[in-house]
Amino acid sequence: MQTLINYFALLLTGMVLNAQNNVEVTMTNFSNDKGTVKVGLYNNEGDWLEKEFKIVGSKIENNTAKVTFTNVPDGIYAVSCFHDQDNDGVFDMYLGMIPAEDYACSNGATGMFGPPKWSDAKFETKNNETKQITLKL
Ligand SMILES: [Ca+2]
Repeated sequence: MQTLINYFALLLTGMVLNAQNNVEVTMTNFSNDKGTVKVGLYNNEGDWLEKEFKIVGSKIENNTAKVTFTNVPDGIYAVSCFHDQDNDGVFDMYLGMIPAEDYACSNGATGMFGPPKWSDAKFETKNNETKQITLKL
């Protein structure tokens, strides 16, 4: 019986060691508090800016907002957000190519000609940490 208990204790410890990270995203410099901000967490290059691993929305107060992604497995990620001023859930563009709403990516990644690159925006999270990401719009 003791062996079994030790086994489960070990298993539980293992689960805790494999436990998840948090990614805390602080966003600043919104031009106003209108609408909401949509924040996407991406977990691979192929889905970057196409399909979020996780997505959350938040209100904006005093030109800032903060969201936390919880239960994020160890890995490489990138974050992007956009200020959904008209709150339609869509990142509005002029002519389908020029952003009409403010956005930002992790590491301050920006696109010169085209969207920001995964390689510029990616970061690693591991070891149960709470990763702090700051996005300046
Ligand atoms: Ca919009």
